[in-house]
Amino acid sequence: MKLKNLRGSVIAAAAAAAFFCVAAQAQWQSVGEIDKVERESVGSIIVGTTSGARIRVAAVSDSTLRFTFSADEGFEDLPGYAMARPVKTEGEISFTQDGDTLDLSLNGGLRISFRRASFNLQVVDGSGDTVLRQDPNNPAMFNPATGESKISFLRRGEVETYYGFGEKSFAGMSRHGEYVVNWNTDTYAYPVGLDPIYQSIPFFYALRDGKAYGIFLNNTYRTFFDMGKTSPERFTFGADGGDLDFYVFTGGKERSPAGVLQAYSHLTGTSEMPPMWALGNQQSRWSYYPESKVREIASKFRELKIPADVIYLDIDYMDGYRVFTWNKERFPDPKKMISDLADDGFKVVLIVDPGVKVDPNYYVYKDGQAKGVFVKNPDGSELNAIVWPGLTAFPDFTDPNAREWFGSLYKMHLDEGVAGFWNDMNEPATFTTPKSERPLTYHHPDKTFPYDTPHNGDGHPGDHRRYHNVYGMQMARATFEGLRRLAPQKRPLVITRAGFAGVQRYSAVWTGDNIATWTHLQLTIPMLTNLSVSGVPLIGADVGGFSGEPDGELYTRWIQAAALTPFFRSHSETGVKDKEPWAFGDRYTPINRAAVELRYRLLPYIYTQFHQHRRNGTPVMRPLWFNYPKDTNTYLNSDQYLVGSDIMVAPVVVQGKTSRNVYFPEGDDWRDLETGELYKGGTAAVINAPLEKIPVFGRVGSVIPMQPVVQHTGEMQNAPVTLVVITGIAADRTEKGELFQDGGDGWAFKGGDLNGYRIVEWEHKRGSLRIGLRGAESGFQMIAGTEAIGIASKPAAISVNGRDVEFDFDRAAGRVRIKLDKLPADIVMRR
Ligand code: MIG
Repeated sequence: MKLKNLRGSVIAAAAAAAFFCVAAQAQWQSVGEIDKVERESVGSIIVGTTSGARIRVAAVSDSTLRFTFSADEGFEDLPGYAMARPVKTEGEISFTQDGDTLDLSLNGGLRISFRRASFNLQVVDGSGDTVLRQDPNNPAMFNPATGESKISFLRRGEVETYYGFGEKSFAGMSRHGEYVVNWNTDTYAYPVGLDPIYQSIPFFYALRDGKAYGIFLNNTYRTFFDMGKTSPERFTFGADGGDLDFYVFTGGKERSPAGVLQAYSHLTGTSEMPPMWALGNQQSRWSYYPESKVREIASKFRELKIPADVIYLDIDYMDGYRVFTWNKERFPDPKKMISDLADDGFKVVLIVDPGVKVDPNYYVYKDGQAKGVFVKNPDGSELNAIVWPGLTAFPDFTDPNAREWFGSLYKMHLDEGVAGFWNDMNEPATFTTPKSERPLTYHHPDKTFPYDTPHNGDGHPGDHRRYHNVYGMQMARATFEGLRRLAPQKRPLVITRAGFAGVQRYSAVWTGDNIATWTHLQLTIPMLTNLSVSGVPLIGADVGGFSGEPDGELYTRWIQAAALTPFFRSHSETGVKDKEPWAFGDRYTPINRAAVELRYRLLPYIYTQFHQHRRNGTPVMRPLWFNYPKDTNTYLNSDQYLVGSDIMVAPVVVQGKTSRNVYFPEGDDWRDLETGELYKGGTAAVINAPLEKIPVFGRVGSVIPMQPVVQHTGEMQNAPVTLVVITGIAADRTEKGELFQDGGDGWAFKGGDLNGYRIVEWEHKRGSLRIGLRGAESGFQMIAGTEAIGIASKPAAISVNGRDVEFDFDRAAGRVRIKLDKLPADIVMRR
């Protein structure tokens, strides 16, 4: 163990007491003057300062810099939980120095200059624009007594906006003026603006005048980001311990948000393809039991023809909350129930918490003890705390043996046919603080393990201060890796509440215990889009609100707003009225059904977005600024979102409203997906939106694959796809796009030989659409036709591969349809 870690444990108690305000100000010391510069490798140099601190500057690539500040001689050799792969130094750095400055340049054109006397550093991009400049009045500081460190940069004017930071409950889109803290905390019914909550992703984007950069602080301790709250002139970030190790992404030559995300995803990884069923409509509640209730819920979906794919079982399916058991009175034959549900097109997902009930007669507890996988106190005794099962022990998920052990326990449920797993309470959350038997408040950061609790850290032992924020992510990893081992032919679905940067490699994320209020519905858009651009694609908020009771209008507006979010699940706390889509009366049920149907019609498109994510890290759900960083009108927009690049959703999220203002970002034109009405980019319009209406727009020039309504994804195989052309493309523009098709589960698509999957690809120019095929002609959903929307007058003729064909013109809808019987197809429409 390094000196730093030891020191960390000794002062842990003091640090705990000072959780919200930093005591011992007097002991902060500045990083000092530069007194030494050494080359470490072609792409890295090490700078020494008069304080004894050392700073490594490494060129990870031409557009990604890494700065590692260590208060003392050595740099930490961390397990790197955030990282998908070892970080390489692929750029080249040359440097020159004189009495005043130290200047570094990278082969790609980036320059970094330091003032020797104050250390002050500045990053300048290839076109001479300042990316980042340290605040000259606030040097980088260390607090040797506590292990804390911090650094401040100047904001490039007050209009610099900030995004990302993972899962945060701030109301607006941008996080400027906020004080952001990362410390995973169980926050039942979190009020809007409460921080921290469940997840820690210390990564953000800055955007100003169309240019972006990003910073990722790769530090698992409690970290903070003061984004201009204390002073609008600067932002400051820091950590409670460990090296101040941060990456600066300059976003490539374009300085684009997409470039920033690509670089971040390169480091922290992307998600694998989810199984198709996990993109269907999912129904949950705390809890559906007994078995007859579960069956009743499932049949109700089918009876009312509301499409659905998944039913969740919350904690009451277990025997006394013992993980990997069943309550046999409530569920006498789980296997039979699951297989009957499967016959009806339903998958079952089970909640699995981290805590294992202390019970000498319980096989999981006995086995965990025998294998030595439970978290221990500093004195070597087993750490026990109170959670749902009563006194509980906890696997140390930072121990590879514990992960392997826990992961293997899922075998029982896989054998029963359970399709996916939902990891809750893994902040880790306990009901009491270490100091009290009774909970202090709902949202206390200490309702977890004592800070001096030792963890394995994958061979880098450290205390809970260091590993708290990765515990949940490592639990999700145990689940994911266990499922990969046990069922290698299947794609796992894991959902986690807690996480850290890189959690996307293992799991989907839902945003915990939200509330059935309009402000919480409004929150879902800035919350989910910011989480999405933090590298996590499969995300969702409990539809209808977890806590409390929505009225019919709120539930309907919620299911509409959520219908095109990546992870689409209704959920509810216990002890409140029913929240199924039919629970609000006949006025609402058909409208709720239509929202779910829209989701199912767009599944081929949504699924393709995940394929693109896994290939190049692009987000599925996007805030407008992400695609339109040159349009400053998008910077604060927080009530619209994009799905991929081609669909924009502008749901009504205000009570009583039957119309809303929609902004159409500049650079593209848009059409109402339902009426075909055209809206010019760079304008706003008031859209009529009675309760039945979800304002959804297609990007002009794009081609959106859609299918007929199916009741569950198992029916997709026989559902024909229509390629919907959003007409009005400029004469000088060509749009390309693709549809990814495969069996919806398994890894056949990885074979690379186009057996297990195929790509339907197209090129769209004004009046023409060429559709090609890579892969087999049959065996996948067929492409049965195309439809053009936004056609006011009957076309003169339409030809396919040179021959005129029959077409169907619907004047009222402004649509033209043709059938296709085979691909490739070269379609020309003459006006
Ligand atoms: O202490 O399992 O966020 O989704 O229904 C509450 C019961 C524990 C919190 C989760 C919620 C879940 C609930 N859980």
